[in-house]
Amino acid sequence: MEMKDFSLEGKVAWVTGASYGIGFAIATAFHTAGAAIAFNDINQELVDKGLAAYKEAGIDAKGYVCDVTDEAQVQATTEQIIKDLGKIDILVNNAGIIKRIPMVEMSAADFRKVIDIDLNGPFIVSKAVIPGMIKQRHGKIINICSMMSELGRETVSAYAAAKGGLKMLTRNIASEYGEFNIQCNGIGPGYIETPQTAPLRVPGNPFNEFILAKTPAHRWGKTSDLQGPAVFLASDASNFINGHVLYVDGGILAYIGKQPQ
Ligand code: NAP
Ligand code: GCO
Repeated sequence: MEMKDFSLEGKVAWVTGASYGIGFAIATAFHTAGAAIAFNDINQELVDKGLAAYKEAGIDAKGYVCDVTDEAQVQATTEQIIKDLGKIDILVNNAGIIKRIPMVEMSAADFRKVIDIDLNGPFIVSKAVIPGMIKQRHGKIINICSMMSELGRETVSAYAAAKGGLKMLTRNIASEYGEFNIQCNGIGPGYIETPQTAPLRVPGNPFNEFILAKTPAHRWGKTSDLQGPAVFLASDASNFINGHVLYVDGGILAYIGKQPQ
């Protein structure tokens, strides 16, 4: 093994929904490792916000307005990224939403929207990108899964269903396209400090104490905790890892939880 195996020099990475949050952190880590960065978000305002943030970080990222649930937009964006940057070596299916509503109170429309973005989106984007990876005989797909790929909890039925499905989509892409030197793996973040979890971290919210008790490190994760694992799964150092979900959760899945004092 050589340290260059962990390098992304000369690679082109597309991170979906990466104007901020986990996607932005992963994209900046890929840039540090040598990759060229493409990202999309759902509207021009968010893309512009992301471009400004990447520029401030010294990154000449390419930004695209693209709704990952819209096949035509995804196909057009795939073609434009290849036109602009020459190829796509790495895809991170990061874009996602959550709706926290008790299941029996959740509308079918809300359930479908979460499934559409968090599960159909990764299918649509992967379907658009894989043909190019087959032609070049290499590719890395990283699906951003969740604790909810393994566990349920109150109010997140749609999200858990989507992220459980995303774990199995990850395994199926690995199974179907591994012969073309395409590795598809997942990252399962624990509870990370981002806008998506901000409502859970408000002072006095018992959920905050609950998560600290469930995490051996007794802290929320930071987006920076995900950067090394993402670079590893995007690099040649992980070429014989396929269909795996790497949980970056501070040990939540291993821990019954801190006993009450
Ligand atoms: P976030 O802060 O809400 O960012 C999600 C990004 O995806 C936003 O930029 C969002 O744009 C974009 N997006 C939403 N729908 C889209 C669509 N249809 N097309 C394109 N972009 C879309 O979330 P995050 O916390 O960074 O999470 C990123 C990923 O990690 C998600 O898949 C999430 O499920 C997963 N995850 C998060 C945690 C956590 O603790 N934060 C833990 C495990 C997994 P808008 O601003 O317009 O919504
Ligand atoms: C929630 C949280 C979680 C995290 C993450 C955990 O409401 O339980 O939002 O779903 O976002 O997915 O891995």
